[in-house]
Amino acid sequence: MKTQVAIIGAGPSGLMLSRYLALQGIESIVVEDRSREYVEARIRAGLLETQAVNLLDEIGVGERLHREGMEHNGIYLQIPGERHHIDFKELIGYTVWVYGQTEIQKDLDAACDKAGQPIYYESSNVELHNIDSDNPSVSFVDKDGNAQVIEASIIAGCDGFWGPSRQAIPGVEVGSFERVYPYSWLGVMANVAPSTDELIYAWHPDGFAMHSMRSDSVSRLYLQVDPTEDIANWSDDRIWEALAKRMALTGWELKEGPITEKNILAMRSFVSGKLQHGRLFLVGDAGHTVPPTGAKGLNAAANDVRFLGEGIVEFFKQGSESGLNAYSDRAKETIWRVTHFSWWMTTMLHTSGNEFDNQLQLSQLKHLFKNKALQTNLAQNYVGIR
Ligand code: FAS
Ligand code: PHB
Repeated sequence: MKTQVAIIGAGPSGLMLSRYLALQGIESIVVEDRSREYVEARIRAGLLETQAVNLLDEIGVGERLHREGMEHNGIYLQIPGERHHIDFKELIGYTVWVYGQTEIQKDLDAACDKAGQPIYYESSNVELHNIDSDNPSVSFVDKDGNAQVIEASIIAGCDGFWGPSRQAIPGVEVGSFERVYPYSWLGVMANVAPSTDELIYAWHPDGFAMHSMRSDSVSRLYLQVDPTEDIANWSDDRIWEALAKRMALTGWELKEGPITEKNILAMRSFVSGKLQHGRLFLVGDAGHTVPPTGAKGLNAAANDVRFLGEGIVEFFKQGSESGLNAYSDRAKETIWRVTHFSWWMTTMLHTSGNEFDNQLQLSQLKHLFKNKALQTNLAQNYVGIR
């Protein structure tokens, strides 16, 4: 098969890029090793920056987001006994949106169906070839067992942190940075109306807790746990008890309901040494990951899609490689900004069990509650004004 861009991975990065290019008349073929149902059901992001919402609107998949999503003016930050609202709208005139990644995935899939976008789900043995030539290719075995090869001018590696694209780059570990945090998140989805109108980020000596949501009848909540923790040790009652204790506030009650999904998520910051090698470009989690405390993963992926998309359009329409060759530096500007912000939110809000650290964190949070400049800095980073 011949095409202009071969895209590995049908997650948000891969499908956003395929839509962005298609609207510019540029063809692509997407290869994904999981089934469509699996990818659509995978629970991940929930918080969208303005720039990500703008991109989803531009590529024609924003309608349901605006109809069913929740626009928030800010977040709550909490320490024991006090909860403070950080009002982004008031501070900098911007808002954020709460809309599940599962829903974004369904909207992207529906748009791809409508456009007849070729996506090879349930593929295996996906391999990259001749990435440092002008005719790179991707070989794979399709779900019916047929060996396939896609010949293209460009390969976009949108296959996440564990995918083959980054591994295909010789010496990619050189200049790569990784920090694994000494805590993890236990995340739950619950069929209960949210007990808050906007997200709550709570510092507590027992560990961080967070109240997010997916709709006015579905709540998404997180607890800081030890990285070696086994989910089997966490009964639903124990989870609700810990959430209620860590987010306790006089006159406020956390409503409980049936937990429909729970898992434990490792926390790491990772930035790849390279985002480009020849005609291979890494997009989204394939090139960088952040702990979800700053809600930046999907938003950084959207940013990559815009920068790489512009470079690919320039390449096919003007025959210039300058935008492509500038992609890495442009994307890394944002990647390091979101990596810093996610590290800052994570280390400010997660306890290490060390009392000296606890006092430092409490002092920082109390200072932030009183200091408009610090609140404005948090607001700019959170909504994605870079
Ligand atoms: P993905 O990992 O989503 O997609 C990569 C795709 O490539 C997958 O479909 C995978 O199956 C496929 N693939 C892998 N290997 C392959 C192979 N060999 N061949 C073919 N295909 C292959 N981000 C936020 O912005 N806000 C949040 O609130 C937030 N919360 C999160 C909560 C959790 C629990 C997790 C895990 C992440 C969260 N994130 C959040 C980050 C998350 O949303 C990612 O940044 C986002 O999924 C990145 O999208 P992709 O780059 O498309 O990578
Ligand atoms: C979520 O809704 O899943 C979510 C929101 C904000 C975060 C992390 C996760 O910082």
